[in-house]
Amino acid sequence: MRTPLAAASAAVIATLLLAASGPAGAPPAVPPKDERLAWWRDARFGMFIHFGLYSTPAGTWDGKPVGGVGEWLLQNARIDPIAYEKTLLPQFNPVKFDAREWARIAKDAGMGYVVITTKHHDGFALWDSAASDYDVMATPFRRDIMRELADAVRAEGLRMCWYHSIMDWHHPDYQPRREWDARPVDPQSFPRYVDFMFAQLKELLTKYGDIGILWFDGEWEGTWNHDWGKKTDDFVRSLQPRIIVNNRVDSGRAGMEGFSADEHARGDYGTPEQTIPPNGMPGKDWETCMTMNDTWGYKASDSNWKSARTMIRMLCDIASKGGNFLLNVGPKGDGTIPAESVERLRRMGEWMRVNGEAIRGTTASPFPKQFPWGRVTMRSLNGQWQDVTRLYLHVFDWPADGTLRLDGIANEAFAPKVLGADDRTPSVARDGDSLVVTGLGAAPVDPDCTVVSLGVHGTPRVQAFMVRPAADGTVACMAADAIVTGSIQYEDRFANLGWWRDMASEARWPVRLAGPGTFDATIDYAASAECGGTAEWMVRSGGKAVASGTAELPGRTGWGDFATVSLGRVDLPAGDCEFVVKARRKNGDSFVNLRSVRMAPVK
Ligand code: FHN
Repeated sequence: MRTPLAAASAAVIATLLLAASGPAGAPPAVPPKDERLAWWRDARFGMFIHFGLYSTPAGTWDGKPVGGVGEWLLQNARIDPIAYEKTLLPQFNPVKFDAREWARIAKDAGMGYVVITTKHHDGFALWDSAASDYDVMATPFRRDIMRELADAVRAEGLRMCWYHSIMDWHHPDYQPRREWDARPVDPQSFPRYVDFMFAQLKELLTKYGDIGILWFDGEWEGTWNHDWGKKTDDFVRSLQPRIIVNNRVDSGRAGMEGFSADEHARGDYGTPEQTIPPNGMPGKDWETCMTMNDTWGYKASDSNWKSARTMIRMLCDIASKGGNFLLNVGPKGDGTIPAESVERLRRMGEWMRVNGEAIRGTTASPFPKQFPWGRVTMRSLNGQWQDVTRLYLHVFDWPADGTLRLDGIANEAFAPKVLGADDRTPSVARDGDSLVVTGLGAAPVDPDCTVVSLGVHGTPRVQAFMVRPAADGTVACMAADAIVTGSIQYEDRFANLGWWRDMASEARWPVRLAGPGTFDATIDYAASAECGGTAEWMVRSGGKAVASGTAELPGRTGWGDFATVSLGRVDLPAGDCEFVVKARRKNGDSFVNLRSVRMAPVK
């Protein structure tokens, strides 16, 4: 516990790197990514913990409420960093902190790892740091929270992981400074700050045992760049070669969507924040981090809690897309986890105790799109007693007739069962290119999500996604299912196709009908007042347009102001065709936000 290092220069980095390297200066070999990430991919579900000085004021300053997330108090209340330190250090005394309780809550929820803020943007160190006086040992609490939590988490069989902020509003050498920070600035100070950060990272990676993940954050300010990112990534891996490092160690993350545009960017996985990639990110590792209400650090006034059902379904959705779910708790200043969080995690744990095999160790759905009734994950049993895959059907909307269809799969299936209901005896049969599971029972086992597991021989052989008529004959072309060209992008804000800027762009849906049909088509769209235009639709079959039409889509009051207007009558042929929408004319620089095209059969 000392005053912040008045460290020398980037040369210190080389020394730290060398000191951490193996014999003859060569850094220890970093194992292959698949080997390092195996436990993390298997775990699928982790606990994020935002805990620090900000937890005590809980979203207030000088007795007044402060807007924004709890852990951004210094920034949002424009507090002088030294005043923040002098005020909050003496107040930090989480006397009810019980690391074993936190670890037990995570374990009982079905989580496999815990990521805690060793240092957030305010620069406060939650461990006994030799590199700084601004640490937990300078508070009345005087206990090494990282030590206690690491021991407790490991005792529960979970992996301990560190969050660490690159951005540091308190350290005199970090730049850019907060604009209200009146302390003198040395323009050459940033390398010294990096040396300080390296010294603290070295403490965290050499004194607390094996760390599963280094979860960097705060990499978005201009002083951080790819060179610093590479140096930091190399340094961390030189200390713990098996560690996983997220993509926020480097610069260039594309905002809250969480993926790095540059293929050379460092980091083992992408970090979508408060969002779930609508179609996953095939071929990439990623983890959605999410708050249970709207704040990461505790904020007494934030009661906007997500339901347990919402978060169970998020877990299923994320797993079905091949991602991990890092779900946050923000402990209070007294060291307890809010009751609302504990209650929800308890419910998630109940669900995981029955259905955990459908999450842990599974991989993304083999189907190109999700089904209307829920999500799919799978577990390959190849290489064991026979070449078999188990599919897990996560049913959100239970079919009253106890029947589920899996369209577009060629494999033969066997041994369907309803998890948590061994007394039910469903069966499975083939119907054309679909598998049909019947006898599932009229009611779900768990209304939040009931899982049906199904064995298939071999690796799933699925067909390309096709829009098929729903039970009532309606053909629904949804934004998330569209194949798009040109500038069009899917936006999960309104579950719409947006950025429809160039006239060459088109959205198309492959459609499969058992027989020909005539439909009344409508389009659900939004547009700002100066945009909109004329839509052109086509039905393509065998590469030729066999039907077409236009419809006026006048501007509306904004990109979230949706309306449903007629596209007219559409004849669709039997078999496979494509339904296509283009802009024939646009009034402004963008055309429309398109949410769906629905075709209702003409009786
Ligand atoms: O600014 C932080 C925020 O406080 C929180 O820690 C989240 C968690 O991922 N990360 C940053 C915002 O992207």
